[in-house]
Amino acid sequence: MNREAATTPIDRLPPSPHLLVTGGAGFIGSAFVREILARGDRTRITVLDKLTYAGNRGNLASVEAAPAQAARLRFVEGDIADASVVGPLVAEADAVVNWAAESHVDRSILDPEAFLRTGVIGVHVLLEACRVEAARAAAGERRGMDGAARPAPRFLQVSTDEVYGSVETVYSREGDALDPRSPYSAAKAAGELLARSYFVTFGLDVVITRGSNTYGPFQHPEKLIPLFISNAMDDQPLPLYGDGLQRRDWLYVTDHAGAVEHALHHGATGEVYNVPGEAELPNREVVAELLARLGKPWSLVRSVADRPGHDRRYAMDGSKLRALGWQNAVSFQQGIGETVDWFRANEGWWRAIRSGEWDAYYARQYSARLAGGVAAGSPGGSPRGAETVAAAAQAHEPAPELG
Ligand code: NAD
Ligand code: TDX
Repeated sequence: MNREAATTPIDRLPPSPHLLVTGGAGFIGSAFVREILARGDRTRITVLDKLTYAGNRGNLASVEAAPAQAARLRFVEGDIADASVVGPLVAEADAVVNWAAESHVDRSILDPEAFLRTGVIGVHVLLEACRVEAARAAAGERRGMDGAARPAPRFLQVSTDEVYGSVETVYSREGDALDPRSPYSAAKAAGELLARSYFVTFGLDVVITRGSNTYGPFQHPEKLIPLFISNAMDDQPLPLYGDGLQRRDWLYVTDHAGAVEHALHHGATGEVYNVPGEAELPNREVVAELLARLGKPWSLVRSVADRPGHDRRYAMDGSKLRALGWQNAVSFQQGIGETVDWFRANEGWWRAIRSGEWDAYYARQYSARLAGGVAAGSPGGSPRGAETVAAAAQAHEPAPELG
């Protein structure tokens, strides 16, 4: 990760750090691991991952196939909410980077409980283990292999722009009030508030990042961009929620991973850093871009019943992280091109995921919606109102084809 400005501030981690990376077999966590280990410095990584439906050890295959990288990686299958697994791993680590979470808003609407178990209890277990290590460090009992005293581990909690809730016009800043509106974002807000409380109350070395909508290779096909690419490749309908004019700020996966690593090394204790993508677009425009690159027609797009509580817009101000010396390297045009190319070249990866449990999830999430779906108008306009779509779905009758 090489986008650091000349004014890079001091490094808060020891040289050759040992990182405990939770959720390192998921989409962004695995990119974080691949990027660091491919760089060939002396960082060592232990990945702790429960391998839920979203975790995929194959996401680390490039590391495990390269002996010099594999030698610096240890993979542990386990739950961040399991104190007996977490304690010994945190004892060995110089820093904990917590990517582990249930990450899909729609699943949090169907089944919220796992979001709370990992996002609140799991974070609490990690923080408690850090607290034990901070006490050992204070007592001079935390020592490295060479016997030298080691400081308490740094704890980086990966959070999200969704904790700010929907913002109509402004760019959220780190000090703004939190207003999470889905079980997913409420769990993420709870997790980061807990982390902050351990900084204030126990003096733990905590840093929080809030990343925006991330996209790129290895993203689970439940999310908008990979779902629409894979459906379009199979000429299946693309279920666009409501009027499709919701706005998201798109962040390429290596920029998100790099920004988190930058904050891990250079962020000030107790601080929060926004990580915007600087590519704010309405969903319709994103979908039109994907279809153009895939050579598929807009007629695949269906306006379907909206997500309950759907946030209209996320957008963040990134000046605090920029002042710390970070800037993104990948434009939306470059990133979306690389993403489409990757999904085209790696059909085996996503087809394996879109099997088994996938069919039941897809039916639960989309069957009724698609049955009540209507043509989506033109890419830029004539959107169908969410009410029309919802009414058609409720009446169980084909909605009129306008478009
Ligand atoms: P993902 O769903 O692809 O991966 C999550 C990983 O965490 C999986 O490997 C899963 O097996 C693991 N995991 C889940 N519960 C666990 C538990 N209890 N113990 C151990 N491992 C567990 O998610 P992602 O999109 O890569 O997101 C990673 C993190 O970044 C999450 O914390 C998410 O909230 C945050 N984030 C994501 C985005 C985005 O757009 N994807 C944006 C901002 C922040
Ligand atoms: O089928 C769909 N149709 C649709 O119109 C899906 C899956 C999504 N959408 C819309 C909803 C959103 O407006 O597309 C937009 C993006 O949706 P998701 O990919 O589900 O992402 P979002 O809900 O914005 O949340 C993402 O960004 C913030 C990640 O999933 C979170 O983990 C992250 O914190």
